[in-house]
Amino acid sequence: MKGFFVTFEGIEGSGKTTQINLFANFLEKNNYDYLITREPGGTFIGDQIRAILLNPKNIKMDPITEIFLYTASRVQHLAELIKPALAAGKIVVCDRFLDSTLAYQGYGRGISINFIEELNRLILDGVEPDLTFLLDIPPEIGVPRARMVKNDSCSLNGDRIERENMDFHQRVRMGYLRIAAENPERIKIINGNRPADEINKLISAHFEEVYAKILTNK
Ligand code: Z5A
Repeated sequence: MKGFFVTFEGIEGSGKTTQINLFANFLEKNNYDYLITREPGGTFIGDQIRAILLNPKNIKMDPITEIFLYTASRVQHLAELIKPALAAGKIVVCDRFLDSTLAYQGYGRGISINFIEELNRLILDGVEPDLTFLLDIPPEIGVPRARMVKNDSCSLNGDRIERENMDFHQRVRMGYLRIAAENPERIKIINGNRPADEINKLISAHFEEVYAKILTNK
């Protein structure tokens, strides 16, 4: 049996990490066989690429360098973790995937959407999320939330992308909403500005509904 691929997307501070942890509790309680992972990173090589990408000192990074680094991390992630886990029938839950590249590098930085789609078509080998939760929240709420957490844990006042201005985060949010409008079957938009436990209930219920349909169609 092929596994099931679930991704969580949204601007920074939208609550992805919080929701993935709650969703993992739900999967655990209900005896699902699952794997939690994230991008960039997820592998030993990917985590080294992640450190380069998020280092606020890498201020000179060209957008093309950036997109190839995110893509390199994804190639490694697919080969080492995602494809084997799906082949083993697991539910793979990933914090960010291709929609992040479209939203950040495409709508945020202005790199051609066609180029990003073509580049990813070459590396994905047909792997696509079966279900995506987009936690939608205005940047004026999400970005300060994320900065509070990062400021607690490091002294650099946010990572390289968090330091972008509000217009950038607004473009990313609008990009996400556009991607969701183009993929209504796959992407479930959830208002991220609600209590975390309410969001978790919506996510678990929607997952069960979609997963049950997939199982009956197999
Ligand atoms: N990126 C890219 O540009 N291109 C790509 O292709 C890919 C990624 C794959 C990864 O950063 C960066 O890489 C990211 C996009 C870019 N940009 N940045 N920066 P990351 O992995 O370090 O961080 P992140 O993915 O942006 O997540 P985050 O900032 O850690 O936020 P989050 O996971 O969405 O939120 P959280 O940690 O669950 O919550 C943040 C705070 O809000 C925390 O204090 C929570 O307790 C609080 N919270 C959470 N939910 C709620 C609710 N419902 N109400 C109130 N407060 C809440």
